[in-house]
Amino acid sequence: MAELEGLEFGKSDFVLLDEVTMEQFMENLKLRFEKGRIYTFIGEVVVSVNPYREMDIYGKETIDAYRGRELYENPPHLYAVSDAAYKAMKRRAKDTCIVISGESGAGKTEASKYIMQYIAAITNPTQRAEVESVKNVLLKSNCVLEAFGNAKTNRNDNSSRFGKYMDINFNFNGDPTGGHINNYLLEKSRVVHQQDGERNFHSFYQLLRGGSNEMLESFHLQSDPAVYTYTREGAAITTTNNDRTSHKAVMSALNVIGFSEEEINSIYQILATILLLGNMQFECDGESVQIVGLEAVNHISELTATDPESVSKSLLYRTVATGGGEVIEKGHSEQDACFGRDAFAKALYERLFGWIVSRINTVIEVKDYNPMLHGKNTVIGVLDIYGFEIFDNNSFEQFCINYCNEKLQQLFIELILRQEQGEYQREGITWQHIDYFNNQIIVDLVEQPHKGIISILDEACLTVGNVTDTVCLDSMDTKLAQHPHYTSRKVRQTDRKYGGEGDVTFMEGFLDKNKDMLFQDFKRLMYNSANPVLKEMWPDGHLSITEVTKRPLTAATLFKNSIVALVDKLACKEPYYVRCIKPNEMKSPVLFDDARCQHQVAYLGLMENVMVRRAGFAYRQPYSRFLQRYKMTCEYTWPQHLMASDREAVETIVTQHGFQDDVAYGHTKLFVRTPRSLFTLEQERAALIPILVLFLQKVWRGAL
Ligand code: AD9
Ligand code: MG
Repeated sequence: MAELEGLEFGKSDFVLLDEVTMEQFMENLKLRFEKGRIYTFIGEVVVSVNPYREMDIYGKETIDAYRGRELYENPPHLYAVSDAAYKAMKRRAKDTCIVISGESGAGKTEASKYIMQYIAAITNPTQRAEVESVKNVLLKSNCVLEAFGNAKTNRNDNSSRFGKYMDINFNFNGDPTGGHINNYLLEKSRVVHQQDGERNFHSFYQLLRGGSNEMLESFHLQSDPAVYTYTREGAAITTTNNDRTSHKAVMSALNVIGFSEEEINSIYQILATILLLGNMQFECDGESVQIVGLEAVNHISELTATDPESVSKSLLYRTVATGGGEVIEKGHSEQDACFGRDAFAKALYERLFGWIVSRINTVIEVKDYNPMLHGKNTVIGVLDIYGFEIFDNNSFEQFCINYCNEKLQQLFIELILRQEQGEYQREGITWQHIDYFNNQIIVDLVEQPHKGIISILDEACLTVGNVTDTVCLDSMDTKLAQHPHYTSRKVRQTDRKYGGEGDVTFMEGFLDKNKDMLFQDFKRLMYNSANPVLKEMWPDGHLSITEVTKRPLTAATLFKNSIVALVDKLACKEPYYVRCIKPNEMKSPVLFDDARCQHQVAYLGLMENVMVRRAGFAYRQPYSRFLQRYKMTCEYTWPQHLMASDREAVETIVTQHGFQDDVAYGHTKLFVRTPRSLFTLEQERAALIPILVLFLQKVWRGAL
């Protein structure tokens, strides 16, 4: 509970509020935001409000002030929680994770970058070259992933359109030895379609604006994004970022990470292919469908190292196996050809992104680590995943993103609220139960086998025949009508779930996105590319149509599986939380929109968090461990106590130091309400150690 700042800045820990009411919480949050204090603790949780302006609080001096310090010794900051996670990892060999949550534009990605910078700054004091190189790659990977995975949206000029979880591995010295990145559900529909005012992924504009003339020429591209359907649809071609400078930074980052020239060239050839595909049109001459203008086909074949006939064939026909096992080529309708083209463009981008991530992983993965030789390999995980999203038009992506947030909220409840209450009950500490909204019921609604929304969707996708979104929705309405948290899109409700004013609405295209169909012909085309980099991205292209019998898992099921795996990964680590709040919709550094902020505080469960924390105890330790550490501070326990139990000895220490009102005695542990009491003990212990050493030296020398 940091009380180190003056009161004019408000309370630096919400636990210190006079009364835990929403009113006081909001007053404090607002006051601190207005005074430029963007971070506030709730115990060990950091609440952050996006300042929407440069803050002079991330420099070397600040880093030095937080390095190795206890959480409550400094004002609240991302660095405090980063240091706590790092210390737990280093001193106690614990795997830890920092979970950053909040809605789109709340500041998660910025926070994750500051956290990584802090960890990079405090490690490897001896500047060992191999550790510096690992750190460099870890930091540079952000720049590349942002170029390919972020885009301008109406909420955020640099919105992450994928989820990212990065593990950083450490050796016994506490220096980074490597890492691993997991990416989650890239919003690939953006490649072919953007809402008004939004852009495609940054990478396209960076290539067009930043690529050299020779590069663009050899790719048959023009430099103006307005020329390409895929980059002009949202009609937002510029952002606050400079695409040209970013392109340079990305190229340099790719080099530093270790991408070869051939690989870098292939990456941009794929982007060019996608842009050319987007401008491709089809026409029907009454009998069959043709590509308008064959120049693009030649260019695409050149860029993808495939032959032009195969390119046009895969765009105009699909190979199907008949019931009798015969293989025939079926011509597309104009609509099918457009669908196929877009699906191909999306898949090209998705596979490119996945390949970039795994390529970075091969560079940063820990190699030759021998635990016998180097000690336990510990991990800090940093999770920066898309926050709750409610748009006017909500589609499959919002459904997945919001489901993911429900899962993370569930983990938060599990770890912070339920565990905390459970421990007090187990230890027999008097405790007033705190009610909180347990969103398990919503998670179940989405993911339960056979009965949940994902199962119903999958069932509709597997059904042969023309199951439309409407048919699927009707089936859902029938099956889930009784569920207290289910409302069809026809009836909007104002429940707190999904963090918005209403339910996430089913819209057109849900089933198609879940099926995520790509004709096998495209996969084969890419697999047969003479470019080994491209070929590597399409290993499944070697299957012939008769071999592709098994239905692939649907997009929702794949996503669910990946999120369940993520939650398992987080659950076995010691968690630290950063809860980000977006102060307003205007990206203004001075506007604090009370209603919007209060809404976020409510759905993030921050009030419940304060209540549990406040009713609870900041620190707890088994009696034996407490005694071991602090027995030297009390004449009745040093060097040995003669009392009936460790607990009695601990009571003696506590009473002698006068903080008996600040503790509770559990069955096996001592619970301390405020860290200040421990802090005093720590100081006393630190002062005694030199005296003790002197004393022992004299004893050894026989002077006493
Ligand atoms: V999304 O879910 O990926 O759409 P984020 O990641 O939560 O979202 P982001 O970190 O990208 O939001 O922050 C949005 C913008 O707010 C940034 O581009 C900055 O302009 C601004 N921001 C956020 N945090 C800070 C900060 N600590 N200092 C200054 C900030 N500006
Ligand atoms: Mg982000």
